[in-house]
Amino acid sequence: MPDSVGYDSAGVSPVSDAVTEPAKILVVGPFGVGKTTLIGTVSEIEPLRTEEPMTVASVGVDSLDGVEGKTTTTVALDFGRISLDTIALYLFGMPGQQRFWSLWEGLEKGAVGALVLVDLRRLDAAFAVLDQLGTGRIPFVVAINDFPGTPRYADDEVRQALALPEAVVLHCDARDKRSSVDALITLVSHALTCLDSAEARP
Ligand SMILES: Nc1nc2c(ncn2[C@@H]2O[C@H](COP(=O)(O)OP(=O)(O)OP(=O)(O)O)[C@@H](O)[C@H]2O)c(=O)[nH]1
Ligand SMILES: [Mg+2]
Repeated sequence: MPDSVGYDSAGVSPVSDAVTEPAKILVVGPFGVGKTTLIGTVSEIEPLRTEEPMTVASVGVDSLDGVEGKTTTTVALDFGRISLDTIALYLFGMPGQQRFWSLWEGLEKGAVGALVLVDLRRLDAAFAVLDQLGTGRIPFVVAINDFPGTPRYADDEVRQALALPEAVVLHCDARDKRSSVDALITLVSHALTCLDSAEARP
């Protein structure tokens, strides 16, 4: 739920005067990993959602293993905003299924970083998203959304399983604001480091 004050009649809260930098951040991950949940948890404005009921057409396409209670899916994007000190993060939740890949082309433009949510019970589902993200060369961190019954693996084992030996890996609970904000702070800090090293290159 938004927790800022001063909404205008359209329900939009102005960014604080302290904000001097906008940053476009992508929240990506396979089907049902908690992208919509995370953006809703942290957003200081009423998040934009494009949820539609799942129908029998999705049976055998979008696996509900581990998220049996899920009845809707994002069909375009999620959008939210959170101000962190002087930076306003504009959060774009990307659709996780391959049939929506064509939407990514426009949505990826100008992004400074991506939070890649993964579910360790279904880690293989993350490969297609990571491949898709790789094409845009956007700095990212891997955020393990710990669902109940998630097996415990060392971060290095996760890096190995994803074939990403250098990746920044963290744990988060998409339903918890502190945890989700911490994940975004880690991402921004990583993206800034990547930017610094790119600028330092001759
Ligand atoms: N236990 C637990 N459940 C979660 C967590 N994050 C999300 N969920 C639940 O998992 C389900 C899927 O969450 P969504 O936020 O819709 O996932 P999504 O990635 O946006 O899904 P799609 O847009 O359909 O790909 C929902 O029922 C959430 O309530 C979490 O950290 N822990
Ligand atoms: Mg969603």
